[in-house]
Amino acid sequence: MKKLLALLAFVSLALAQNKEMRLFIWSEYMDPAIIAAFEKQYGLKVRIELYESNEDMLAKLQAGGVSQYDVIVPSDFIIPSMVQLKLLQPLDKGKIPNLKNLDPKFANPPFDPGNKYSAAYQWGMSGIMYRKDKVKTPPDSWAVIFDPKQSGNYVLMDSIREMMGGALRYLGYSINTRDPKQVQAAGKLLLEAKKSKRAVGFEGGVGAKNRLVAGSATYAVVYNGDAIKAASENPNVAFVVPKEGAALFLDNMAIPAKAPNPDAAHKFINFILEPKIGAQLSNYNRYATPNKAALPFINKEDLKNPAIYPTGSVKAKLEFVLDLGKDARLYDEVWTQVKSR
Ligand code: SPD
Repeated sequence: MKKLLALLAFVSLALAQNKEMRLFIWSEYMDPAIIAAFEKQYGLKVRIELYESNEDMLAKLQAGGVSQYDVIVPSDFIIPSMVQLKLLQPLDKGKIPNLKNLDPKFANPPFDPGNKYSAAYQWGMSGIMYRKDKVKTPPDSWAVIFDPKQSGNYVLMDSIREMMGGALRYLGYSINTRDPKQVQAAGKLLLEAKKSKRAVGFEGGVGAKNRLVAGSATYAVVYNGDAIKAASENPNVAFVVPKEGAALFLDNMAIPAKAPNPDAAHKFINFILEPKIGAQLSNYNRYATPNKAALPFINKEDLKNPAIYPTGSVKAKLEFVLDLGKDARLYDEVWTQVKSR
């Protein structure tokens, strides 16, 4: 009898899991109307959990999340480490015909040749958000954070590569440098910025944006889409890409190695890659789409906005964050010192 009950419990759990898709994604990165449309079309319930950085997402996956989530949204540089750690399963491309909609620029990326494990979701950049009502002139440089002679308090971003990237570019170095001296110099600058009286702490991108909107800082290191969306709702805030340059990212959909419902995960990825759904996502998020077939449905003013679709001088100062393999340890060590001192 006990065995029968256990079997029944197991079968009903398995049936419930088949009706559910679990999405683990950055906060404020999904239009609820898209989720509702997916649920209706496939008769699935979507459960969502949120994270604020690649590091948090990776830690959660390593602590058992690898068998709890169906779709995750990792950034470019972290995917090779996730593959090496066997945290991702290869995509069944036969189940994602809409992969063909990706702009060739975003298909077959260097961090995942042949899109074996991932499909592009959204792309964007980091930069500085500021309070128009608290500054005399709009900022154009990382100096507002890293030059101790400047005034105005600021929120730092709790994300290694973006925050180290800002310090590196301010010093005139590449965001992807492997030179220990350059990485250490950036760490020193960041530690000074953290210890300054002007610093109000570290936050995830969305948290930093929220503190700025709430008026508790003059400047915040944020991601462009979050800032541009906030600026459309609050005339006192704006976003700028510093003249020294900033980090460019491509976020991607992927399926954890032991996802409970990989079939639903493939359906979801294919759904997001529909032209109109891809456009709806970008029009809501205010991040750029990697989906070429979605472009005709993107809001015209967003397509013309260089802070969303950078061209010319803005594009020239952006740098893709790359996987640094073993040299990532240089950044981890320096970052740990910055955070712990
Ligand atoms: N609110 C959504 C923010 C998504 C940002 N992803 C950034 C990845 C940077 N490597």
